[in-house]
Amino acid sequence: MQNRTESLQAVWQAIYRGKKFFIAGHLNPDGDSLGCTLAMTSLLERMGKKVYAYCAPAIGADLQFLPNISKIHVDTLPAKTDFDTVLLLECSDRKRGGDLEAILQNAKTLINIDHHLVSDAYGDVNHIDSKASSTAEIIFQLFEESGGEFLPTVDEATCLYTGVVTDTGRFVHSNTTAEALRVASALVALGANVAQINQVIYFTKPYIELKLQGRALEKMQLQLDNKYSEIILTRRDFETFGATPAQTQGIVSQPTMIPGVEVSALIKEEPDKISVNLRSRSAVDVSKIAQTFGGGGHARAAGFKVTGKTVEQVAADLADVVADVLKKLT
Ligand SMILES: [Mn+2]
Repeated sequence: MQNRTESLQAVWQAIYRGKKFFIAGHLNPDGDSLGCTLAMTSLLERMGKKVYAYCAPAIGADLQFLPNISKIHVDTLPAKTDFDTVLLLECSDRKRGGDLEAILQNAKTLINIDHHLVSDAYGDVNHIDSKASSTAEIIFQLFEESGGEFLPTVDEATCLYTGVVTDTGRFVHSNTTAEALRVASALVALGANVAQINQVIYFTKPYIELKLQGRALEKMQLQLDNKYSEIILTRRDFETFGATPAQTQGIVSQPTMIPGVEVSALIKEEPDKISVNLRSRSAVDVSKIAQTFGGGGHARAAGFKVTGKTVEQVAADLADVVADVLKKLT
């Protein structure tokens, strides 16, 4: 087992050697995935490398503000696959970035940088640090490994700060470590635009999303001795506001503010499936609940999808499983 510095140095060596890079984060990219993709794209270009940055299938409206976002090829793979080095960020397996197999097989060096516990060491060079709050924290440490040769620019710092702030939920989740805060502080000192990031990501919401949120909270029902909150959004709810099931960010975590609520579920009736988001206040590992339905996630945030059942059936099945889990707590 290499220590952190050794494997970061191995990443640097592979980066120095590489000439033509393909970079991707995971599908449905979040702030960490996109922030790291952009910061690394910028750094590699500053080093004189050729870079093709990719993500799929789309970039959310809240992340369009990221500096140089137009450099990312969205849902468009390159015509040729002649990259000597591939950098996969935040991809726990080699398929997480999309259908990249032709590119991966052609590359001389595959670099895998991730902070997820379940990540496979599928790369030629791997740096997996499950203690890191975010991949952005790791990328900042990678800059530090250059021994002062490379410092993040203002734009790169803004991208990396976005990764740290979003993956820690604005520095509230349990991954808000001293190291995460040290890295965030350093990025602010380098010029990360904290005010803009907060305004765009946390204080901007379209009218229809706020209206949908209102409907969701109105429909919230406490069950199981008020320890379980259930919100069901039907196709009709989405149609009423002209909203899509993707426009429900932030809804599922709200009921966990209520004293006594341990588990919150948002059950969404989508055109072809029922999708469920789960949150836990502290005592319940909702990833285990999600696993019983074929899904997964983290202890405090997880989810699953079901096909071939009605929204009422899924809600009833889920309430049964949650009841069992809550019984074991007491
Ligand atoms: Mn991440």
